Amino acid sequence: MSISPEDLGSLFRTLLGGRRLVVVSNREPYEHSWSDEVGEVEVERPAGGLTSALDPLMQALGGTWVAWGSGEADAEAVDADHRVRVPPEDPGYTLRRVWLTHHDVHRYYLGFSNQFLWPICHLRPDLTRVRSRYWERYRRVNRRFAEAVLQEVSGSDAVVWFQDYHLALAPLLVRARRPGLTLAHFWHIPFPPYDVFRLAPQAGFLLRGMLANDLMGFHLAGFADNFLRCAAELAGAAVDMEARTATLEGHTCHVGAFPISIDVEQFRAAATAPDAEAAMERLWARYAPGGGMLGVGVDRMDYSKGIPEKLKALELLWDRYPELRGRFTFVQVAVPSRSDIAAYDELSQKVDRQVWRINERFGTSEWRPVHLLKQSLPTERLAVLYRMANVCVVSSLQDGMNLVAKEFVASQTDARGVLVLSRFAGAAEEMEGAVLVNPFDPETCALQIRDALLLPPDERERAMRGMQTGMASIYDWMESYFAAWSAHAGEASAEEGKGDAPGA
Ligand code: ADQ
Repeated sequence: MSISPEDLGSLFRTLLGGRRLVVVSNREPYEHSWSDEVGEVEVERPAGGLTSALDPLMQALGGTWVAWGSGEADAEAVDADHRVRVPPEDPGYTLRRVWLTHHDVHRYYLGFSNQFLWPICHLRPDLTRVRSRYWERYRRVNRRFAEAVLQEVSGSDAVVWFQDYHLALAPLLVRARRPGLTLAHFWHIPFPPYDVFRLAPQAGFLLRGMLANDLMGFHLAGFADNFLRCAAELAGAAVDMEARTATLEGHTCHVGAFPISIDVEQFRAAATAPDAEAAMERLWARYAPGGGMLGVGVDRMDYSKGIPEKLKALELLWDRYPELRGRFTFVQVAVPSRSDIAAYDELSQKVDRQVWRINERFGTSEWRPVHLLKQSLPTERLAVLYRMANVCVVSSLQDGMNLVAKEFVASQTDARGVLVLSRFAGAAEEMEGAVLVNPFDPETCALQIRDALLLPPDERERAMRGMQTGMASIYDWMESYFAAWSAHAGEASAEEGKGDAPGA
């Protein structure tokens, strides 16, 4: 039985002895914008699994969330200290906004974060752009986030939880000024092996920033081990691989594997909502009017997700197994992402060309093999699509976890579908019952998709129910994180007593 956000709130209070929680992330949970009609300020909740899952926890706890104020009317909504209480209808916690200029966004976010750290962590050093101005701005913006955190914590009464690769340096900047704070960080993307990470000109600085945390979390044990090896070789930390600790300048960072999940109940409820059946009928009529079987893919348009590789496998599927033409239709939802970066723009065009070619080659006046939807869909629509699909194909070339795999399983309330999952997605380590594929091998992939479509119903149901039973929720993930965190919180205070925190 999974823990609820409310119980999680009480657990947090018990484990962390009344300290305040400060979450720090690049993206904010609420964005203010101008309404078109009357020029009033409106509030939107940017889509995103983590922000929507942390929001109820923050409401239960009432802490502070520090994030980039990215909404066009964000500045209008805050007080003189850049703070606004959220959610607007029933304020439960404080959102502290950090302001980024156009150059900051270009160099820190699109530059260093997404054209250096993202590709290097996804084993694509060939796609990195090394620019001193990107690094310079990344440092500057991390300092700004750290300053905001320091203003929000008083004394050492808070635990600070950094999210992701945009903020690798901020923990050290905070630790240097307030050694007694408990600092934790979760890295949502893979951490690459030593041979790849050492290509980063600033590897040592990045590692020192991350090692200032008391707890550094990754999705998989393999990523944690990669990080520890890099900490030893590139930052000179004393590493204990068995205990998973790295000590640098007297401060010990605990490193752990915490596989993230989704709000399972939210997807299950959306898939079985009263209007779900009618929605499924409408979607069948739109995408597969002749009936047959439906496949689905849901990805950000990102080169790490292997969308061209998936389309190649599908092309081979219809080529080699003509009996599936007209009988198996694929819906690929690909939400545009980071389109200001050339590699993403090129990818999007490549995907367009592939879809066009497949549809030209196999399509008929009655049947279109691939429907490409380049848009964001609300959870309700996604859940219905997942529920009705006979197969969901996740073809990541590298992926920290992949939440789509879990969303599909949670939404498969009739247990009729099969999950075809890349071996190189973190989720593959947990999802026993998925058909594991290698997206670099399109011929075998095509064969495996065909076999998945032909699996007898009882085998499909057994595999799907097995995965559903074993699947934790995002609240379980937070619980395990907090438990590890509280175990190390005491050590941080003891260190502070000794006055041996690392320097900035
Ligand atoms: P992402 O790289 O964004 O996350 P993923 O885990 O697949 O990858 O999550 C994508 C999310 O976006 C899912 O919740 C999905 O439903 C949603 N999404 C995708 N396309 C959509 C669309 N068209 N409309 C609406 N929603 C859409 C990073 C890491 C992952 C890790 C997560 C969480 O790269 O490996 O699993 O963080 O830690």
